[in-house]
Amino acid sequence: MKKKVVLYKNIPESERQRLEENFSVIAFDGINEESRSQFLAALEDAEGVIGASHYMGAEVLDHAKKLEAISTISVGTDQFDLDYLASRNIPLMHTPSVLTETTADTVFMLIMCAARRAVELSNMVREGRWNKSIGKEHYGVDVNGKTLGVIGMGRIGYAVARRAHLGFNMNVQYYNQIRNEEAEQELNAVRMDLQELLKTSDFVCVMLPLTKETEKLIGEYEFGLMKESAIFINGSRGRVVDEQALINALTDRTIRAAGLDVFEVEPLPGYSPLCRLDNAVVFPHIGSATEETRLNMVICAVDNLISALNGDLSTNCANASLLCQ
Ligand code: 8YV
Repeated sequence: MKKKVVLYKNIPESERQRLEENFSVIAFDGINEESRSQFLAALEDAEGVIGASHYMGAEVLDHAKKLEAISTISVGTDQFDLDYLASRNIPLMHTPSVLTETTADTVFMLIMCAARRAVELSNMVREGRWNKSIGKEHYGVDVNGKTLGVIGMGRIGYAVARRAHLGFNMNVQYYNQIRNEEAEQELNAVRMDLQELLKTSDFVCVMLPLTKETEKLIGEYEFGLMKESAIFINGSRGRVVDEQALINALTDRTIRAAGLDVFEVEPLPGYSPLCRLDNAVVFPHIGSATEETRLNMVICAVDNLISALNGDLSTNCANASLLCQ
């Protein structure tokens, strides 16, 4: 008899069929007020859950009394309570490898757009306000040869640093709990403490997972350490930053500009000052959002669920160290 799986995100038909070949599937195209009760009822006898973009805490997963494994279509695990999953010994599978390069491309696009004021000046053209040759009031700043400070030298942070050093001849420095010897050898990256990085970087790029330790790591004090010419980039999770402190820093020009793909609340409300600040480049969390990468993420997540429900947690288990073997 096929195990029961609840799918809570719309996925390509080819992968939906692959799920159906392996499991008895109940599918939801996201979870909202109308579908929530049906979703919770479907969890009652489900052995597997797969999806993304909805918080799955105890108040939800307590309904899934037979749950054996979860597969998130994401690399981030902050939509889950890892302590809760550990208490029930439930593995959380994720998709770490397939999105690294695409997300790093997005982050470097933020660096370029924020440095060269690309969105602001493109809007000037599109709104018919380009009426003379560009002068110093519209100048951006160089990226090549500048210093990039990476906060979080993990897979994606390293991929961003590779683009910076190998592609744009940037000096790379980093703050990370553990040393990244590969970055130091390949990219001449220099490890330093957070305060030194903030004081000396031309571009400060946060690429940290959201955890109890990293929440609001960057706030008013940290922005105050940065150069007035510094550009702040966040391609990780919005809640790693005190967003009001960021808004204040941009408004008061404590820092020059920001490039942001993530926010404390997503979607970012239209009334947010970040939607109106010319020195804020804001993307709608498009880090991994390409046709190829999102398909590969789903393929990876389906593979992960098949493996996990067959008892194989050997790859892509995000909480393996927290589970009883
Ligand atoms: C996705 C991400 O946009 O993988 C992650 O953690 O943030 C992005 O790749 C998001 O998780 C929804 O799939």
